[in-house]
Amino acid sequence: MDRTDNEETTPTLGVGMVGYAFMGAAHSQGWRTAGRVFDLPLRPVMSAVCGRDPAAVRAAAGRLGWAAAETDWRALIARDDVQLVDICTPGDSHAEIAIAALEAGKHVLCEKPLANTVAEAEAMNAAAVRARARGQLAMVGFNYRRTPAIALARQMIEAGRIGVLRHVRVTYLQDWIVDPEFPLVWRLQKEYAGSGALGDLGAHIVDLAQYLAGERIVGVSAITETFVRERPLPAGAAAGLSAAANGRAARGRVTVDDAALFTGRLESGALAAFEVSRVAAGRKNALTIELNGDRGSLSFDLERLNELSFHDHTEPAAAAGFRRILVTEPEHPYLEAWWPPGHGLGYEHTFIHQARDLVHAIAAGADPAPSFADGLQVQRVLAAVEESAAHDSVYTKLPASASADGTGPVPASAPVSQ
Ligand code: SOE
Repeated sequence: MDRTDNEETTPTLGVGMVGYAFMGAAHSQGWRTAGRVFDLPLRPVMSAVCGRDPAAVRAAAGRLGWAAAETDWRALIARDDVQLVDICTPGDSHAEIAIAALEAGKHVLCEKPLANTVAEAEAMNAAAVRARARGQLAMVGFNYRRTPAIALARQMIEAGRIGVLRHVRVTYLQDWIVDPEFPLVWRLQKEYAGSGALGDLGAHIVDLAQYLAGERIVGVSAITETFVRERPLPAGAAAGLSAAANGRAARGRVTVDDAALFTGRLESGALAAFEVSRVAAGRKNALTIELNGDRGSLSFDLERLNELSFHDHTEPAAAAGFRRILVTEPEHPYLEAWWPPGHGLGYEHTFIHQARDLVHAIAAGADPAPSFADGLQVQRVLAAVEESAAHDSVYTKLPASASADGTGPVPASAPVSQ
């Protein structure tokens, strides 16, 4: 069947997206491309995008490929041509939009971190559990799970290639707020973002650690720091928080962390170490993860995202050592639909794979991964980090058994097997 026939016969999935900044653009790329690269059981249709500024959202719709523009997210949810609501707004609006969309009978994809607080994440997960009983899906956008090398690492760990896990070591470093004159954007204000580097970057690596390990973090010990405590208000923001008499721009208080360091214990007893920062000069989007087991180790660096390093400790020592797997073979996760070996993928492909996996899960009526329950579990880890940091790094345990709300063992499901 050629592509034209497919387009005519494949049932559609109408998508409505709220927010159109960086993440909105990345998700749009996913929705635009997934059905053109992968053979999907439902054809994503980009029905409408929503934002508050009428002219800006119309321009974004044209630029990003959405058929219509809305200025009220409730109107977007109410549209008959929207079956899935994709939330790409700052964290303070996730809970309200996601719960309303689920209650209106829509599937939901929500950007990370799931919410700004554990209470919001709990309410969202409860709504997702209720919606699941009606056949709706709710997924959280931990896109790095969809990097082929990460998905391959998960498969290798599941197959026992590193044996019993002893260590997980993760860092996620950026440098976009090193300059103390960088303005006080929403990501630096707790009321909008929930937390700083911790929620923005830490959410990703906590999810990755738990996903790859296949088990939950049960307790943490943490320190956090805000190095630059006041910043200029962004152009156009209401003046006056601490307006300067000496001609400097008015400044406001930074209410989130710039960096966080924490250690954690996994259910099996394995030890984990985490570092996140947005003031690590020279580090742009540097995410590294290494896992060490009693049979081997795996190591990944997002700046070399087509590669996975593997050390097989069962090999004779004389010839053993880390080797580079170039994750571009057709048998590697997601690669069946892409370029010939060695031609490589990038950051944007994680969003295309995310759209692909969600469409498959919706068509199959399968549980989505990562679910809102997974997002809630990450939120609990982030809250425990803040709690520990506020109390001289005291070891802070997570709720012993959260399985009643669906946050039991982190599902080991590999999304690429659909
Ligand atoms: C900004 O720090 C950011 O865009 C994060 O919010 C994203 O989740 C990450 O993928 C890249 O960096």
